[in-house]
Amino acid sequence: SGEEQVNTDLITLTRHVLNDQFNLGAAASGDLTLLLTAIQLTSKFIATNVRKARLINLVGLAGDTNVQGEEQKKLDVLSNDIMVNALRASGKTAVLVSEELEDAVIIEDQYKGKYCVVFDPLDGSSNIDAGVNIGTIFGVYQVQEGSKGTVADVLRPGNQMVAAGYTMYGSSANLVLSTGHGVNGYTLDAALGEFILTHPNIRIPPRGKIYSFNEGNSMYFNAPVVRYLESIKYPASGKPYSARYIGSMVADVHRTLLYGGIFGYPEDKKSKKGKLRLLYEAFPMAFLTEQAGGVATTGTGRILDIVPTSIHERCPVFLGSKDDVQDLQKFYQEANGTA
Ligand code: P6P
Repeated sequence: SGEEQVNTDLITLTRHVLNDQFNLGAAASGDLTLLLTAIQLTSKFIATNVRKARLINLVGLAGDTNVQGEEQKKLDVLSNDIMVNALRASGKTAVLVSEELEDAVIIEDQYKGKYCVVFDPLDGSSNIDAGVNIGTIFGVYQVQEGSKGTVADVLRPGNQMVAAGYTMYGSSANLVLSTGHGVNGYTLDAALGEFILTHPNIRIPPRGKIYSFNEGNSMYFNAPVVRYLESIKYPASGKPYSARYIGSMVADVHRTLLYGGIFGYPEDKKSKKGKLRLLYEAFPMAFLTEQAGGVATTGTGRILDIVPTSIHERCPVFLGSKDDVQDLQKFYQEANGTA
């Protein structure tokens, strides 16, 4: 019949994670599922504010007053408050690190739980006036054995994260998540208020045809990056790669996960350690990339193996299709004589 087939067996994010946790056996206490439910709530709330912002120009600077004359918060400040409050109220967190907060938040005992969440509440928010997709990025550690929850619990390599993900706010809200068993994508059905599984088991193609760098920084690029870009722009054989750069990490990484290719924000003469933040940009995106079968490197080392020394430190990022990123690494190995 011509009726639209109604799917009566919806796989929501919660159900999917519960299955995942259930399949892990008794070890799963349900705490991670409850934490991810809190994160889902924040993404829904931020999504509505991003949508509103485009309507009532909510993106004014903090301190301005909006049409209702209320004290107006910048969207990223608002998103940060939403996340801190919801994560604290979940009772599942011990330490929070936000791109918006100078210091780590240590959750008071009555609300303390066993997870530490590092996040950028609204990455790329400078793009929102242009209607460019922006997003929330998060990574999750368990507190260390015997720890009451201190900043030491988040100054750990990304290879100790138990989950990572992002929510991209565009025509719809897309939440992409890994709890260490592959990567899945969910799309918000606003009518239901549920994230529905739409991209099961995302795998990055082993090689792509797209490179994603801000070539406006070319005059600052180091030799390995210059040589690598030349090799894909003027290939000895075959066709040159296509350039796609949105300037919003969540959007550039989302395309890379789905289509393949390479995304890079290298260290260069202007940004000695690159621009992207290690804890809540590089680690979560590297976690997702590896879980989807790709590679994530600084050029000379695996991003997930870096031991952070401060919560807002930066690091160089190259991530994407295995073959493409390994091609880039060869130029670093040549330069360092380790080829
Ligand atoms: P550039 C956005 O401001 C951001 O933090 C990331 O989302 C994005 O990948 C990068 O900076 C863009 O930086 O220097 O190319 O504008």
